[in-house]
Amino acid sequence: MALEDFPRYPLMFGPSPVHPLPRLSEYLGGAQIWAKREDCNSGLAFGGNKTRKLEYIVPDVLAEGADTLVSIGGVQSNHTRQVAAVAAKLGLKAVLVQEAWVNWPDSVNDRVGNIMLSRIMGAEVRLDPSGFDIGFRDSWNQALDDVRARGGKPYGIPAGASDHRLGGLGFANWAYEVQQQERDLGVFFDTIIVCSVTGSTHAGMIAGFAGQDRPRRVIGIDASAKIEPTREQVARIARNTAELIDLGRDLRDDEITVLEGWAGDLYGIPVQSTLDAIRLTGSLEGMIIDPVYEGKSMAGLVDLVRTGEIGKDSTVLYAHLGGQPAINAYSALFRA
Ligand code: 5PA
Repeated sequence: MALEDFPRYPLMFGPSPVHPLPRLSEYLGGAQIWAKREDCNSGLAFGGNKTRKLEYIVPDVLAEGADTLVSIGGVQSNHTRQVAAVAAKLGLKAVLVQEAWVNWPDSVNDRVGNIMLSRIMGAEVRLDPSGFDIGFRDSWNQALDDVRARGGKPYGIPAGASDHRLGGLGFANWAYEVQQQERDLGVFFDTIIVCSVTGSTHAGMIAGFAGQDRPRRVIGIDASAKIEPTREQVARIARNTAELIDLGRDLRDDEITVLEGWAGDLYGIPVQSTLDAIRLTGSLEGMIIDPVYEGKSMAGLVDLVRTGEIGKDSTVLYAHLGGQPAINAYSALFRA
């Protein structure tokens, strides 16, 4: 089945905006840097990359007649906040398992930002002490069982809406959206930079761009600090998605690139390069990025341009995947 034949439930304003970052480009003195803004793709609770993925999952939820979305993430998960928003929009309930993925000592970590927004939107939020893992968890199965025991009909959405048959479609479509925007703007992005954790954002892009005639680099920057599981998950979801949308050929290994080096030692804990990247884009462009994901992928972009790995003649598209609400839990890092 071709991508356009999959049902899609509109949750976004339309194509997400694409615009140049001229002061950042000038500062780096090399490539021309642009951004595509998933952080303002929707009016649903600050949007983000999961909103786009959920456009392809919602038709399945509705077809199954489910009444409760069940999902999982860290305490400051952007994904679960977007699931809560979509549940509210559709008139469904949401049960969210919020695990202790990040050992972050801020006293308001479990009260502000994403988790607060999910509570405001009426989700049942369950705090769970388990640590970081992008796989399937007992707590998630327990939440599904609890909904059934109450007489409800749950629909499980895995971490990051990634390890789901339809999880890669949202960003396969993003790749076609980029192609159309390039035609409209008269540019070609030879390099895409994207943050990778549960993998279907990057994987979907790979599958979508692989069906286009002009080759380009799609560089994933690991923010999980667990490079092997990230690489495996991106490769698996990219290949499954390519098959699902009838790409008609196998993806080559050289089409799947996840780089490490900017995550620090732990998921969710920013390092100096993350904080530098946040202040850099904030002060040069008024563009806000977060300490868990986009701060790390932006640090990667900065280094790749500075070292010449991304050449001076390159035109780069930075995928801004959202995530700003979490910044409220990191206020101690920005007191001056
Ligand atoms: C997330 C994910 P993938 O998980 O699709 O690789 O996307 C990484 C990513 N940027 C990049 C932002 C702002 C993100 O929120 N967030 C997760 C969450 O629970 O919020 C799935 C981990």
